[in-house]
Amino acid sequence: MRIRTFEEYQQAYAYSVEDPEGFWGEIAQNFQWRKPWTKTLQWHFDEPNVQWYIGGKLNITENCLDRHLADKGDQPAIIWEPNDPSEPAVTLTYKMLHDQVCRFANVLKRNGVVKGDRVCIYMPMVPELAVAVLACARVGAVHSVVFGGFSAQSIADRINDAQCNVVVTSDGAMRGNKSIPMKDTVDDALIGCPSVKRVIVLTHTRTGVSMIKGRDVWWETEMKQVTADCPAEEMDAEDMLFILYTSGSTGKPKGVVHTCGGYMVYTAYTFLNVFQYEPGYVHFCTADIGWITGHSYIVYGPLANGATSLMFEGIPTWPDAGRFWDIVDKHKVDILYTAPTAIRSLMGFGLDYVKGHDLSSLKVLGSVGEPINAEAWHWYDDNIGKNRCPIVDTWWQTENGGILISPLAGITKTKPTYATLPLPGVQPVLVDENGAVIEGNGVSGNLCIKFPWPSIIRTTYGDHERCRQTYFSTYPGMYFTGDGCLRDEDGYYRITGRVDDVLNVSGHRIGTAEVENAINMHTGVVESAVVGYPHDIKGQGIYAYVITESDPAHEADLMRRDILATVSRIIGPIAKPDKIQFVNGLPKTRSGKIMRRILRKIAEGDTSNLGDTSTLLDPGVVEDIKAGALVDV
Ligand code: 6R9
Repeated sequence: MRIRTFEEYQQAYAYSVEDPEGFWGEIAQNFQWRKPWTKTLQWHFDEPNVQWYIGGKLNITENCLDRHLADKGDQPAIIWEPNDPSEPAVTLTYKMLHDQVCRFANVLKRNGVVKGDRVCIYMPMVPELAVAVLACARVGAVHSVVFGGFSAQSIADRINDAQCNVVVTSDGAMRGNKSIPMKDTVDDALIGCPSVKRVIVLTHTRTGVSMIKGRDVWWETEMKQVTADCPAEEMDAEDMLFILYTSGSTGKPKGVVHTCGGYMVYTAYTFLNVFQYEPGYVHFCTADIGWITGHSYIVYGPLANGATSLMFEGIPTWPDAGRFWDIVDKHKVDILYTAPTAIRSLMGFGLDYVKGHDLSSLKVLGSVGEPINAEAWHWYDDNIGKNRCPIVDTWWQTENGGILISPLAGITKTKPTYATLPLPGVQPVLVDENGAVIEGNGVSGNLCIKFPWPSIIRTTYGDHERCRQTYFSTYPGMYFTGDGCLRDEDGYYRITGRVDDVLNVSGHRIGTAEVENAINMHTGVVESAVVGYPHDIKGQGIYAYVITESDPAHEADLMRRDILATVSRIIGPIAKPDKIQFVNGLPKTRSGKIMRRILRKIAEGDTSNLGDTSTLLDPGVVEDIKAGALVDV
């Protein structure tokens, strides 16, 4: 599986394109299968229908846990760093994690969960979150992890879409000095979720919570009722492993579906090669398991390799902006995988917080979630990696399951702001607006992938047509990423950001339509339009133009706060607009389409050249909006 030189990368890449089935068939031999597959790949992007390792039987937890017990049983699988640095860290060896997962799998069974059921997990970043995820996989239940920053309404939408029958949560969560109710939020969500028959509640913050008789049970009490004997369920390679909801340019978030075999092979392969993991290394991915990065590079990818994965409960700025460096020092972290937004935020606090921490254990730095600007790249390289750690700028998406374009640490020559080259098995193409493939180097266009890799999205839960429409219909025969991209003279790829109406705020994907819908639910709001604008720390900020029924003039501030509260309630605090401008009208074409291009320019503070406004129904509104624009000076 392991690539060690650039020549080996080139050979692997060439092989993967010439003979994808041969290539991925060989890679998959490195795993434990209950029954071998009969055909490696069958695919059709039109439907779409992609199947890998057809007929193969396995359980991903046997690959992540059982098979390491003999020689790595006493090695740490998960190191957990709590929110409060004065509390002790927890280490779970492979044996301990296996024991916990088997026990919790039995708890799930005791509570009626059977293969194929959907289980919603809404938990803080504690080891039990990883345990719950793996326990689902062990019994063949489909996990749907919902990020802790989402509102009750968002949880309810996700539970209902997937018809989950069990929810796993905790009493509360601690993030920095904030205590966050989790069970309360779940209780609110469940008012509208008749499918849920059982809630399993972990005691973590010891805050008081309501426990409904016949529905709610305690994690700890349940764990006492079971043994650690739980044979893994035999799964088909194409059985569903999990659903993860993500935002698109239209409608409600969709449930991206990943399956057992291909996802396992791809996350394990990319983890090993991108980060060049060596036995004994401590891998610290700062993402939350509520996002795809946490699924693939805290849980499945590392554990499938028998690696040590560090999980951090807290935030980078508490108790102070040196927390990441404190953790690196304390746990002798070898690989740090974080997001540009975190780097930019820590950059702002200055180098005093970096000094005094021994960062000499670091070998590889990673970046994910959004384009990394040159300044942040160099700050990371100079001050954290001390110019001796390769930076892997990894580009990929929830729908991809694993990293698609990235340097291999220490092997691929890096270039600031470039994700560099596609991994073996990944065939990117740039296309123009008309769908024509753009050949050659020194070009830019929309990024598509023309051949399936093992962990490509299989469907959007409960709505296959939506999957086809969203990803496979814009450019027939290709998977469309929604990202713009340039390929430079060296053939290196640089992702320039979304070309659709999806925002990337602090590395979180948020659909403009989703935010607009939430704002429009606020009383007194007639219509709204949401666009992104460049934000120093978040990458993109959310700018909302709002038309209200009556002039909000003297109550504008209160109205703003109320709108924020509404968005928080409907989606979650992560979707709160940074700026709200009240307007009398929106720039619309004669056919009623909002011209976002103009609104984006105004939000960016670039009003000198708004382009052609002659097709507008009422060009006058643009002047009004410009006059009231909330631009930083
Ligand atoms: C893994 C993850 C996906 C979107 C993607 C793109 C942006 C992710 C990036 C990057 C530039 C990188 N993105 N990694 N842009 N360089 N290294 O983040 O998944 O939450 O689904 O977001 O994030 O725009 O389309 P997800």
